[in-house]
Amino acid sequence: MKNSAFVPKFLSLLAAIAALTVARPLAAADGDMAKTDNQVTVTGEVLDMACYLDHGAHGEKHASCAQMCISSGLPVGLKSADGKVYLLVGEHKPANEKLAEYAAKTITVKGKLASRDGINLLENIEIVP
Ligand SMILES: [Cu+2]
Repeated sequence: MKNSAFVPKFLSLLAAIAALTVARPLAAADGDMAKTDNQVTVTGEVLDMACYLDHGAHGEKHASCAQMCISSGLPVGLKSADGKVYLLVGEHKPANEKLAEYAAKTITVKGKLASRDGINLLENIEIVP
Protein backbone atom coordinates (compact mmCIF):
# COMPACT_ATOMS: atom_id res chain seq x y z
CA MET A 1 0.00 0.00 0.00
CA LYS A 2 2.83 2.36 0.80
CA ASN A 3 4.31 2.02 -2.64
CA SER A 4 1.08 2.33 -4.61
CA ALA A 5 1.50 6.10 -5.08
CA PHE A 6 5.19 5.80 -5.77
CA VAL A 7 4.86 3.26 -8.56
CA PRO A 8 2.87 5.43 -11.00
CA LYS A 9 5.28 8.33 -10.39
CA PHE A 10 8.24 6.05 -10.95
CA LEU A 11 6.68 4.75 -14.15
CA SER A 12 6.02 8.20 -15.50
CA LEU A 13 9.60 9.15 -14.68
CA LEU A 14 10.78 6.10 -16.60
CA ALA A 15 8.53 7.06 -19.50
CA ALA A 16 9.95 10.57 -19.49
CA ILE A 17 13.53 9.23 -19.55
CA ALA A 18 12.63 6.82 -22.34
CA ALA A 19 11.03 9.64 -24.32
CA LEU A 20 14.15 11.79 -23.96
CA THR A 21 16.39 8.91 -24.98
CA VAL A 22 14.29 8.20 -28.06
CA ALA A 23 13.80 11.84 -28.98
CA ARG A 24 17.50 12.63 -29.07
CA PRO A 25 18.62 10.29 -31.86
CA LEU A 26 15.54 11.30 -33.90
CA ALA A 27 16.37 14.98 -33.53
CA ALA A 28 19.96 14.27 -34.56
CA ALA A 29 18.79 12.37 -37.64
CA ASP A 30 16.53 15.26 -38.64
CA GLY A 31 19.46 17.62 -38.32
CA ASP A 32 21.62 15.45 -40.55
CA MET A 33 18.90 15.24 -43.19
CA ALA A 34 18.56 19.00 -43.28
CA LYS A 35 22.30 19.31 -43.87
CA THR A 36 22.47 16.78 -46.68
CA ASP A 37 19.32 18.00 -48.38
CA ASN A 38 20.32 16.54 -51.78
CA GLN A 39 21.00 20.02 -53.08
CA VAL A 40 22.62 19.79 -56.48
CA THR A 41 23.61 22.13 -59.26
CA VAL A 42 23.06 20.92 -62.82
CA THR A 43 23.88 22.59 -66.13
CA GLY A 44 21.99 21.56 -69.21
CA GLU A 45 19.56 22.32 -72.01
CA VAL A 46 16.01 23.31 -71.09
CA LEU A 47 13.70 20.77 -72.70
CA ASP A 48 10.05 20.72 -73.57
CA MET A 49 9.50 17.17 -72.31
CA ALA A 50 6.42 16.45 -74.44
CA CYS A 51 8.21 17.04 -77.75
CA TYR A 52 11.51 15.65 -76.49
CA LEU A 53 10.04 12.32 -75.38
CA ASP A 54 7.71 12.10 -78.36
CA HIS A 55 10.21 12.70 -81.14
CA GLY A 56 13.50 13.76 -79.58
CA ALA A 57 12.95 17.42 -80.42
CA HIS A 58 15.43 19.81 -78.82
CA GLY A 59 17.98 22.43 -79.71
CA GLU A 60 17.78 25.71 -81.57
CA LYS A 61 15.53 24.49 -84.39
CA HIS A 62 12.88 23.51 -81.87
CA ALA A 63 13.30 26.51 -79.56
CA SER A 64 10.12 28.37 -80.50
CA CYS A 65 7.97 25.25 -80.21
CA ALA A 66 9.63 24.45 -76.87
CA GLN A 67 8.94 27.96 -75.64
CA MET A 68 5.26 27.59 -76.62
CA CYS A 69 4.96 24.15 -75.02
CA ILE A 70 6.63 25.25 -71.78
CA SER A 71 4.52 28.43 -71.62
CA SER A 72 1.37 26.36 -72.04
CA GLY A 73 2.29 24.33 -68.96
CA LEU A 74 3.76 21.14 -70.41
CA PRO A 75 6.48 19.48 -68.32
CA VAL A 76 9.94 21.05 -68.44
CA GLY A 77 13.18 19.10 -68.38
CA LEU A 78 16.88 19.75 -68.17
CA LYS A 79 19.29 17.58 -70.15
CA SER A 80 22.78 17.64 -68.71
CA ALA A 81 25.94 17.10 -70.74
CA ASP A 82 26.15 13.48 -69.56
CA GLY A 83 22.72 12.85 -71.08
CA LYS A 84 20.78 12.62 -67.84
CA VAL A 85 17.37 14.30 -67.95
CA TYR A 86 15.69 15.94 -64.95
CA LEU A 87 12.15 17.20 -64.57
CA LEU A 88 12.14 20.76 -63.26
CA VAL A 89 9.55 22.07 -60.81
CA GLY A 90 9.31 24.90 -58.31
CA GLU A 91 8.32 24.64 -54.70
CA HIS A 92 5.05 22.72 -54.97
CA LYS A 93 4.25 24.64 -58.13
CA PRO A 94 5.34 24.68 -61.76
CA ALA A 95 8.48 26.59 -62.74
CA ASN A 96 7.32 26.93 -66.36
CA GLU A 97 6.81 30.68 -66.23
CA LYS A 98 10.41 31.44 -65.36
CA LEU A 99 11.85 28.67 -67.57
CA ALA A 100 9.97 29.42 -70.83
CA GLU A 101 12.39 32.12 -71.95
CA TYR A 102 15.27 29.63 -71.63
CA ALA A 103 13.68 27.00 -73.86
CA ALA A 104 16.42 25.13 -75.79
CA LYS A 105 19.07 27.23 -74.05
CA THR A 106 21.74 25.93 -71.68
CA ILE A 107 21.30 27.10 -68.11
CA THR A 108 22.47 26.12 -64.65
CA VAL A 109 19.86 25.17 -62.10
CA LYS A 110 20.16 24.61 -58.37
CA GLY A 111 17.60 22.42 -56.64
CA LYS A 112 16.79 19.38 -54.58
CA LEU A 113 17.38 16.12 -56.40
CA ALA A 114 14.92 13.27 -56.08
CA SER A 115 14.89 10.08 -58.16
CA ARG A 116 12.27 7.37 -58.25
CA ASP A 117 11.58 4.54 -60.68
CA GLY A 118 14.23 5.89 -63.02
CA ILE A 119 12.83 9.41 -63.22
CA ASN A 120 14.88 12.33 -61.94
CA LEU A 121 13.38 15.45 -60.41
CA LEU A 122 14.92 18.76 -59.47
CA GLU A 123 12.54 20.59 -57.17
CA ASN A 124 12.48 24.01 -55.56
CA ILE A 125 14.67 25.09 -58.41
CA GLU A 126 16.55 28.35 -58.76
CA ILE A 127 18.23 29.45 -61.94
CA VAL A 128 21.90 30.18 -61.23
CA PRO A 129 22.89 33.37 -63.06
CU1 LIG B 1 7.30 21.55 -78.41
